[in-house]
Amino acid sequence: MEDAAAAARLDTILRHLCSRTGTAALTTFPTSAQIASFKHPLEFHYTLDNNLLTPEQRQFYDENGYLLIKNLVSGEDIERFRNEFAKICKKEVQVPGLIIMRDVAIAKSEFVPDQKAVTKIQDFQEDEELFRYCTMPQILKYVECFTGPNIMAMHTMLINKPPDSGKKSSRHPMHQDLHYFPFRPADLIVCAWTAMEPIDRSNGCLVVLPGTHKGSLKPHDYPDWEGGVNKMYHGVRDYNKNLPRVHLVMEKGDTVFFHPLLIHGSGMNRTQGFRKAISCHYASADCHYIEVKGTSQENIEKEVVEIAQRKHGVSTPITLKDTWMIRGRLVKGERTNL
Ligand SMILES: O=C(O)CCC(=O)C(=O)O
Repeated sequence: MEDAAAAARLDTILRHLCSRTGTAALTTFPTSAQIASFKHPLEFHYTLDNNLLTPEQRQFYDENGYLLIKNLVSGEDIERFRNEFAKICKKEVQVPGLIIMRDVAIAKSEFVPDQKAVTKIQDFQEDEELFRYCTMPQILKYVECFTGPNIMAMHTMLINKPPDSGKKSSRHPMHQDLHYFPFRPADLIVCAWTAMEPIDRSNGCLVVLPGTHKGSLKPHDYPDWEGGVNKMYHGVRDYNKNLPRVHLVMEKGDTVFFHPLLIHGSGMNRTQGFRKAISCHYASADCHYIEVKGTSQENIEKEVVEIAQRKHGVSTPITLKDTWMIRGRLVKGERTNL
């Protein structure tokens, strides 16, 4: 009689567990000990198994496509990056392969010396001081949770968002970074973006649409902005404007890691200061290149290839893939593919 009661109780508990986790998660074995193997209900799709991220952090990234880590880069390192940026702008340092971009509103006005005219520098992988950012152990240990152990630094930027000239051109349109990349899979790519000073809505913080990393790559183009748009600032042509937005308010040294399909952008800088951030896109060296001809990325390939040909004075045909193969640098593990 007691045995029957115990069996009934066990049956109730098992049915209760089944209803919470789904039947597939629970297996019973008809042995005398009635072993139940219970699978953890959380399965993560966007991070790899690791000892660093908590289940809550992994779940947050799965759901939202970004993860903010406070105080990851020291004030001292940020000061060194600032000094190097100032030297580059003053042309005291020449960096091979570096692209210096100017704000449309400033570029068209009279000559402005030093960093006041520079809105962004790209591809600083040949600058030892700035490239230190991409190799920092405290950043790479997080990157590895997304990419695995073979890590390439593919794209580097120091963004110097200028005070808006009144034309709203300091905004960065909402976009997905994958639009620029001819390598896949997207889930093995991650951006690290570090605030070089306190950043909030007043000086144009990052704006993200949580969860959009679960969607697909959308067609991008220059937005039709009256005050002009900066070179290569493509925006998503069409997205749901009613999706909730999150403004990432960050302190100096805080770092956000985000997925390349996450729709994001940044607002106008309404202050008189230059809002600075340093960033690197990492990819697993095990990723592979794709052909973008015939896809929505054809427009960016054309633009990037034209710039590369002009810069290097070559007329031989090159592809988007070639421009990335030259830029990528191994920062950890083995250069297996990319
Ligand atoms: O720093 C910013 O304002 C936005 C940067 C960005 O999203 C990008 O350059 O892709």
